[in-house]
Amino acid sequence: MKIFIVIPTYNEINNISGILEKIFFLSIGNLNVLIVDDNSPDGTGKVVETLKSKYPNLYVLHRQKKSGLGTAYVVGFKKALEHNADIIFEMDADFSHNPHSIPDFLREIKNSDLVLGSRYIVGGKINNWKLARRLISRFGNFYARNLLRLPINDLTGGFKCYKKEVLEKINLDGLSSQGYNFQIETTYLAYQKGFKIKEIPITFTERAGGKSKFSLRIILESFYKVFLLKFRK
Ligand SMILES: Nc1nc2c(ncn2[C@@H]2O[C@H](COP(=O)(O)OP(=O)(O)OP(=O)(O)O)[C@@H](O)[C@H]2O)c(=O)[nH]1
Ligand SMILES: [Mg+2]
Repeated sequence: MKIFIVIPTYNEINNISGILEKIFFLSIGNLNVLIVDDNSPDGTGKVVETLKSKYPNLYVLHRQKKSGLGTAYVVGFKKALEHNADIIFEMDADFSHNPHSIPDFLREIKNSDLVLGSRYIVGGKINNWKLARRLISRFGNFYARNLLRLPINDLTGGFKCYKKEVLEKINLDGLSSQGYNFQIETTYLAYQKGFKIKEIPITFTERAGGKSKFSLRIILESFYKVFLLKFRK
């Protein structure tokens, strides 16, 4: 079973070496990491290039400019499929997603098609988030869950594990989201296609190093894109 973990990066120089070390330290057989870097001004992409000699299973795609998390995942997924990956992960570079959870996902994906790391089921947790960020996340999930009628507690998380069949079926070129709404859209499409989705509890920790790219624009994109998803037939 070939596993690919796709990690988009933009200015993650303080995190990238550490996160790769933790992932490869797990010593999971045939585990590969693909970084999609948008020409980070801090040199993240160059650091990854130098780490390739240390980690033979490390791959990197360089894009010219910052073009959003959603489109970074789309090119990353396509590349992973070209490499004949069976299992594909989404994960952040900023330590919000703990590599220790990776084996939990791998256990669950045996019996499902898409496994979601969830902060909003029993056992799930969020560390160090301000009240405002918690409320936005809760409300966003409530809004999307009810409008799209999805029986899923955490639709906006970015720690996810797909069987390749899901990514082959959901038409990656037809996705409408550039930014973070990508998370909702991919899960919604997988659900519509009848794939089996399973949530597992994760502990999400606010980034300690580097800068957040979360913004009002991202929130607004999500509100109207969920609305469009609902009424696009
Ligand atoms: N290639 C690429 N990566 C991105 C882009 N925007 C965000 N990322 C990466 O996607 C991951 C998630 O982005 P974050 O900035 O941590 O967003 P977030 O987790 O919603 O926000 P925080 O609460 O600030 O952590 C990180 O690894 C980022 O470096 C982008 O436009 N292009
Ligand atoms: Mg983050």
